[in-house]
Amino acid sequence: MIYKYIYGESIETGAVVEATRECKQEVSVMQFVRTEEGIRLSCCMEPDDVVYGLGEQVRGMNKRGFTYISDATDDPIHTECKHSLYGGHNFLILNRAQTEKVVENRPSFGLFVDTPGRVVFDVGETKYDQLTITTDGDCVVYVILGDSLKEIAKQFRQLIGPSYIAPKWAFGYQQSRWGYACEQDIREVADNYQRCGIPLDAIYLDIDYMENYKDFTVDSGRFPDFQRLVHDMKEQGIHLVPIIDAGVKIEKGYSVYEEGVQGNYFCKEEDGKDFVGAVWPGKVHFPDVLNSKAREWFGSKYEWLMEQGIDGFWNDMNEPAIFYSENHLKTVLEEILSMKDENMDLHAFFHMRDQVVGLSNHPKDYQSFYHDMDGRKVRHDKVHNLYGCYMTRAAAEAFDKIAPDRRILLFSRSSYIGMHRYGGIWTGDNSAWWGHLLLSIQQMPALNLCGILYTGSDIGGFGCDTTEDLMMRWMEFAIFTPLMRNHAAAGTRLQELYQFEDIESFRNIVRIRYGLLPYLYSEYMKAAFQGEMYFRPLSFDYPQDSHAFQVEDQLMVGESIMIAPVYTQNARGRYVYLPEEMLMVRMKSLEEKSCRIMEKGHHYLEIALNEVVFFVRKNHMLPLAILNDSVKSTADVETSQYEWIGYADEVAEYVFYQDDGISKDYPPSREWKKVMLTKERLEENINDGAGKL
Ligand code: MIG
Repeated sequence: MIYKYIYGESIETGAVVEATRECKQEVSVMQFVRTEEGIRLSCCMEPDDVVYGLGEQVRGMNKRGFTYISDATDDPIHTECKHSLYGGHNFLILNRAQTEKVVENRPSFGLFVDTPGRVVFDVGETKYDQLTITTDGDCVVYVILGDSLKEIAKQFRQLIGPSYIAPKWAFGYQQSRWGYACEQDIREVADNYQRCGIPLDAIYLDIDYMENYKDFTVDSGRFPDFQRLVHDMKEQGIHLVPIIDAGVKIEKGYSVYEEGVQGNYFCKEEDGKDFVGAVWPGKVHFPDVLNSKAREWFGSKYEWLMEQGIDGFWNDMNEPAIFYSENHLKTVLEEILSMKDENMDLHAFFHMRDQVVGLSNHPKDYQSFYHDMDGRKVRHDKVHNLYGCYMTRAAAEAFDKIAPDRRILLFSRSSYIGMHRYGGIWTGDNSAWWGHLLLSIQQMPALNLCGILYTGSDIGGFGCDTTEDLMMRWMEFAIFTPLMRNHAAAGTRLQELYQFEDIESFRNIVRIRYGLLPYLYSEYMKAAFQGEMYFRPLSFDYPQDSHAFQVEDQLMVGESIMIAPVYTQNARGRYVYLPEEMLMVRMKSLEEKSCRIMEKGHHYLEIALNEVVFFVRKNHMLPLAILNDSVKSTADVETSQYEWIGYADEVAEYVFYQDDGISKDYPPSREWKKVMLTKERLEENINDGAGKL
């Protein structure tokens, strides 16, 4: 059941697609008060109640004990003390522990606070037994009641609509780096991967491909024949994926700038002048993507790159990040100049330093420009969390016109609930820290709960120098994430897989990903079509198991498997909790693998640095593609030769999904294939490792 409560006249965010009638009664599950700015909702929590959700944030899967703020921020240091990352993901589930008390009085519920501005979620930080949610403005609140966590999650997905579907090649392994600056750099990456026999489906073009960081341009000096390069790469099975930044460079004669000014497509200051911020190219204007005409115009700009053969994009800096604004910089510089001859003491010095550091993403700047939301003038800070979502919507809606029958890869850095209909996200500028491998594991189900299925983190870490062991452990987890991309910041050590010593192991791990593709892709599609989560905390599948609620470092992936990645340095293994009897699968490569049935409970497992381990649930199974030695990309993965891994009392059943991976000919016009295997047949497969279907 979904209950909708309307508080004031909040600005339509576009998050919800399912018509829901307003409920006129009081919110039953929380206390409600009006504040000067917005509303406050609060309720008590028992010690064992667990809070899931909030999407892209720091800390664990159970969000209790900290305050999270939806306030999209370009902050590249994802330490535990941060309250906001890039998204505004205002959905959570409070799971009520089943205590002696009457359960009906305190049902578990999902809660979506739909408002485009800032929201503070104090999830038991101030008081461990209090959940308090405070908005900065009017809002619509949805309370979802259901019989289980899965059921609540599913209802929420119905509310916010169907998921974006990525092309199949976007489930291949992808290489990126901020710093690939010319055609030669790109060809070298492709050649090196091919030389090492490591499959690769995409190479990314970060800001360096553009001419002076101008959106929708390619530097012709460094990329003399771009179209040719795109074409050649495709011949090698590799897609090039360029970055698009939110800010449009102010430069006379640059057509995107000129058109934007003429069409009135940019965000404006109070008095109607185009707002000037600064990002990579220096001074920029921001396209007013909250205006439908401007959105249509900005989206149409992607077409030029598509004409060059491009079929994937990533949208960056769309919180939007602002290095400084013209106006604010002026004030700060004046003040600093006035201090020129001062003998600065500690206070004066810190004041000056803070002024400079505080130039970026300054709240005052977000209060100083406006959107024209189709006739309604709205100050940016009131709708701040929508910007990245609408920039991505601009692209997605354009793709529907430019290439109506073809899937285009699209993901964004900033997002709001509902953006999952247009594309995915990556989790931004993490670091090459072991803690961030764990963070990535924990973020995945929280993002899925908020609808975002096509997602993953920068493998190996974006900031700081990675190490070979961290990269290997990270890869062993990332082979399960839909977006599997190795990306790093300029100036960090090179981290393409061929830069390390044990290339053979990396090759095996990537090949395991390609072997798992039929399963991973099927599970992604099922999650998308059925409104389910691809990654789940264990408690979603084992709600009766109170220990499952405490497991913070294992995940269910699709319907058949559970993973327990190693995420600590020097570890030779780890403790794993099995909520039921499962089949443990160990793989050093697709060819070298072993299976063993393990009983329910706690186990310590040795897991070698170059070993992939996962667990198959009883009476479940999965297809593993049989790869030949020369597989270079997803296009080479045969879709007819499988081996089945699984384990059953009698028979196991698997619903298998296949399609051409590129057209939009989805179910229900397509069939799901149901595969059933008997216990004997599965055992045969496991034993000789070469069973075919
Ligand atoms: O301020 O384009 O998160 O992936 O490499 C940095 C350069 C801007 C931030 C993105 C990152 C990308 C980088 N960008």
